[in-house]
Amino acid sequence: MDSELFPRARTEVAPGAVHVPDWLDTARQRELLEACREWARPPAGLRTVRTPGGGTMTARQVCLGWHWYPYAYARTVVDGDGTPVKPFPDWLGDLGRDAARDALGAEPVPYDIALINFYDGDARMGMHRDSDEKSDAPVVSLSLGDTCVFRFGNPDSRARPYTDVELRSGDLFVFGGPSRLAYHGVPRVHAGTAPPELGLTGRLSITLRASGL
Ligand SMILES: O=C(O)CCC(=O)C(=O)O
Repeated sequence: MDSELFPRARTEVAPGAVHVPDWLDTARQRELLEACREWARPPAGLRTVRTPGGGTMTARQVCLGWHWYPYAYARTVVDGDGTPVKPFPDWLGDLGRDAARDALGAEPVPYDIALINFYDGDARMGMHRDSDEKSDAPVVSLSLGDTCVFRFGNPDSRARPYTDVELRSGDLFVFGGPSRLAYHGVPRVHAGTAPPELGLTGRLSITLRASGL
């Protein structure tokens, strides 16, 4: 991966949706991974999300700041162990603000939610919109570990047109403005592609949002 002739280019995938390769250096990825390992511990740790139709999401999740469950936010893990959601740290808000500014030139955003998704085995995520927030601030997504196919579509339907973007460890993806409510998902994770120096088997995504709550 690092032996490519040309660095991967920053790309505007759709209006207001920008992919910035290699935004996090290895040291920052390690720090984030260590933080994710702490957040994943109980109470209010990594859990399997059950959908109202009786299914389960294959990516497991832990939340900070506000607890997301299908399809609302709460201050406690209402669909799990019932404990208070872990706090959203200031430093993560600073990282989100820097990311939104670098990718979109966005004004400082008061990020107060993190959804951390862990993909192992055959985990994936279906096409969905992030529409349970009251704020229209851009969503910031950071990737660690295995490379995935991130499918970024349109605000109207799960169907085409969409663009498949390869997200690797350290990449940043930000979507706001006309793309804030675009459907997106992760149809595939390429097992065994994480950078060996990170020491992670699988993939983590950290998505930062402003609740407006
Ligand atoms: O894992 C990803 O990159 C996507 C996560 C996502 O779509 C979400 O948390 O809503």
